[in-house]
Amino acid sequence: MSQYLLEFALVVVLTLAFTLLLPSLTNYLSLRKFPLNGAQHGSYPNRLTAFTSNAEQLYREGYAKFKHTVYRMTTMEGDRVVIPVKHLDELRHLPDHTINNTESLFQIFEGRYTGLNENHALINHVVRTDLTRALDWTPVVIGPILLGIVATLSGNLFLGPELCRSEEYLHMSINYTVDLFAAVAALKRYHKLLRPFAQYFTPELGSIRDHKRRANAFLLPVIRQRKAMMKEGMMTPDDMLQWTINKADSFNVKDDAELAYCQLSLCLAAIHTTSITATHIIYDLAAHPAILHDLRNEIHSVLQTTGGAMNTQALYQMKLLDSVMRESQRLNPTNMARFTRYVAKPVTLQDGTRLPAGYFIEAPHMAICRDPLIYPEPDTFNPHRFLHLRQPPHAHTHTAPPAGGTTTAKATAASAAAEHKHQFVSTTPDNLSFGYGRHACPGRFFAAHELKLILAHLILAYDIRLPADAKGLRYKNVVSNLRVNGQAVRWRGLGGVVKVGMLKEATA
Ligand code: HEM
Ligand SMILES: *[C@@H]1O[C@H](CO)[C@@H](O)[C@H](O)[C@H]1NC(C)=O
Ligand SMILES: *[C@@H]1O[C@H](CO)[C@@H](O)[C@H](O)[C@H]1NC(C)=O
Ligand SMILES: CC(=O)N[C@H]1CO[C@H](CO)[C@@H](O)[C@@H]1O
Repeated sequence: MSQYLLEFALVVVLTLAFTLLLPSLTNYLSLRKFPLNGAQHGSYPNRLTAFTSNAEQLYREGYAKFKHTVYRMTTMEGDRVVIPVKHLDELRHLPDHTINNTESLFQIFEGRYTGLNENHALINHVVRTDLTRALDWTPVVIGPILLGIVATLSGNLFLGPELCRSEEYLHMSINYTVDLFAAVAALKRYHKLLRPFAQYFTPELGSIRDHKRRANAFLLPVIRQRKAMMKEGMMTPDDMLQWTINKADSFNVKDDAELAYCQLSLCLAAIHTTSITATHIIYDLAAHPAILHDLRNEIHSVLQTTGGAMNTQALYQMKLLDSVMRESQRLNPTNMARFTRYVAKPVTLQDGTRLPAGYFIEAPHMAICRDPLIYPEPDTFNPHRFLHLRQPPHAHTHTAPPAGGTTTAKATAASAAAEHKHQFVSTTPDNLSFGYGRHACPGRFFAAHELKLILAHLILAYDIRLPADAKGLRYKNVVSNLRVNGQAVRWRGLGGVVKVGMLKEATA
């Protein structure tokens, strides 16, 4: 009797093991079919070391060898699947339960330990709709440090003109991101299987809990006050916090702590990304001071058409500035890869490529940005590059309208498409600075306006140069989510060109 039981148990265990392990085995086997980039480094730990010490080199080699095929590469999250640009359009149409963005963020940011919560639906929605609609805002006074400027300016829209200057807001908007990245890096030093224990030896995680406590202490009273105002039918402020309160129910956000946490997440997405982008642009301006003159002319002539108001219309007309911003972003990615997604269910692409479940896919952003077939002379900073692309040659050359209305309509449609495709905010498979597809950055319109506002003010008010001993060479970009090469540039006030605050008066 007990022998049957034993046999039965054995069969059950084996069947279970088989059904549980078979899918991961199949996935593993189909992963192994992809060529391995960096194989010359040998064992897994050696390949990981190669990645952590020089990812840029690996991505460049990968792009040179496997531009049109899927390949795999060892990264901090195990073997990742790097996909060529041609598959992006197909992939972006797949549903979230197949190609999951949240799960990749959760794993990359060690969500289990850092508590990085994936309920961004509310934030994504509010950024995409309310924030993008409310871009006609008044500029505020500019300070000397871009991070502070970006945090305050963003905070003006997130929490209103008073709270955006508070110690508590600046702490959460600037330090939370830094501390989160530090905690993630500390955890990643341990093997994945050790992290459940390692979390107790990672003091950096404490600072994240501290941020959440402080965000609650800071924001819960504000949220309660807003709700009280709503109850009494009073006018509420028009800011991000209020929009999230108004829409919390439809996104199943139940308590105020969750709303406070939304603000932390928003700061994580919005502040350092924008200030690092601004810093890179300033470095490029300092290294190419001739362009400052043209930019100043553009800004002056645009402001003439709007009576001095730096409103949405004016910012849109600053097309050379837009081109400079995009060119700077192209040459200075903050990350080697974009479109990082977790494959939750196996996917078979139209050409037969099978992407296994349980692994990450990504597109080699940095390498694409330096592809000479997409961007001629890819290593050269060409401030006019995207401006020219927005104005296709036929737009200047044809004088007589072509015969036949349809051709004209086609030409107009094509130039309108070009006009749109090459703006700072456009996302295309070749231009992944803001990601791609359904989860492309919803804050890019806001970021573009904010950056133009800041840069236009600075360009009108200052001359910017690299230090004399830099011999005209721009600081090299450090490709890392957060760090930026922190050297100085020289500033010289132009005095009298523009009064800071003039624009505020003009739009008031
Ligand atoms: C220059 C500044 C910025 C850059 C370079 C940037 C870049 C990105 C990138 C690469 C993604 C991932 C997209 C993907 O995987 O397809 C993203 C997502 C996101 N960004 Fe931005 N971002 C910037 C500014 C902002 C700002 C100012 C906000 C908010 C006001 C914001 C809010 C978000 C949100 C909420 C997401 C998540 C979208 C989703 O998962 O559906 N970003 N951003
Ligand atoms: C994506 O992954 C997250 C985190 O694992 C999960 O909560 C969510 O349900 C997934 N999305 C879909 C649509 O399956
Ligand atoms: C915030 O970060 C800055 C820069 O890393 C640091 O100097 C400062 O001490 C931090 N503030 C707090 C309160 O942790
Ligand atoms: C210059 C530019 O915008 N780069 C590329 C962006 O994406 C489109 C569409 O894929 C390409 O045609 C551009 O060359």
